[in-house]
Amino acid sequence: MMKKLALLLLIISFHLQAQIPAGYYDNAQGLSGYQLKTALKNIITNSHNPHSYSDLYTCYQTSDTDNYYENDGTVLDMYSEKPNGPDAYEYHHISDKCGNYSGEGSCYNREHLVPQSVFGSAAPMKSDAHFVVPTDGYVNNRRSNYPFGEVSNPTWTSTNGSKLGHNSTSGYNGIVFEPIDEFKGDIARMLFYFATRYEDQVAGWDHDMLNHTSNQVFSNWFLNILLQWHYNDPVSQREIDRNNAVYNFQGNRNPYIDHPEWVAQIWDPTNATPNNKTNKWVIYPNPIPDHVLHIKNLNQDKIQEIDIMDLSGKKIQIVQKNFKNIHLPLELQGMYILLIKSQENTSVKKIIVE
Ligand SMILES: [Ca+2]
Ligand SMILES: [Ca+2]
Repeated sequence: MMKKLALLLLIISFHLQAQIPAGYYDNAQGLSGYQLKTALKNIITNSHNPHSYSDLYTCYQTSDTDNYYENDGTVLDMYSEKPNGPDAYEYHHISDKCGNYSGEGSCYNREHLVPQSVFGSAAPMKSDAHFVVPTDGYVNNRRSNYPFGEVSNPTWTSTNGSKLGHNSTSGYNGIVFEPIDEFKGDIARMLFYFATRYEDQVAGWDHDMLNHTSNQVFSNWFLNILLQWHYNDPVSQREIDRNNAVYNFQGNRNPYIDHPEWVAQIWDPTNATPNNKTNKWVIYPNPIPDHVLHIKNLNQDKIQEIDIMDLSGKKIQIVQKNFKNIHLPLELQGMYILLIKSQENTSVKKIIVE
């Protein structure tokens, strides 16, 4: 039974991973730095089939449904989802869209992670589902046009812990909005997509997150935050699923979900691994329901060691073995960090054992 289940999960996992169309990224091969970014811009622009603004709500039915937390088919809203407990409220697709709101929980609408005012509400940015997401209308309004950032003394906190207040990292002390840790990498990668897709226009747009260039795109203080969020919150199954759903909707992909290593190759070259040593581990399913850690290795080299650490970085368990794939029984419960070491490199993944 367990073998059958593992095989089934493997097939599902492979199916979910396998939706990058053959050849989609061919024109980016062998490139790095801003040349890589421009090649990606051409790929994701040429394949982008923009839809109307109202069509976003249709897209969200497949791209932003909670199949991961409550797993109840309601709208997955990054500004109200509580990964470790019941949400304060839920939205049903279409029927609960705004409308007027008087506070949190009234209705959901469309949140532009880069505010619409930055690009004058112009197409195709306005209806680009890769960075326009469903959120609670009231929290969307509280976020207003502020940059994202880190807040240590919030002036306001949403029901799921998203915060508003002065930025606490160096280089900027204006008001910012801080999402919860679970979605920081998701949002960072959506913004990396935005910077790439619109690199021809972005230098002319004004916002404290942006620096008026078409190469780096982001202000230094903000880029530092995005890189941290990207590294600390690696690509999740929900982002892979969302990328596939948005691809089915509008024809283009977020390259940084398919190839997270490209973020460092473009924006953080001193921390980058060479292009041919891509890191592709799939942990499935995650959260882990049955106390067995399944890792599928899409790399050529073998995993040599896995360190399981608690959130303070303390090592709980070390597994040393040369293997391609693993099905490891766990005697743990809660959230842990995995260090997966191979000959080529080390990657970091977060797991939740239920
Ligand atoms: Ca939920
Ligand atoms: Ca995440």
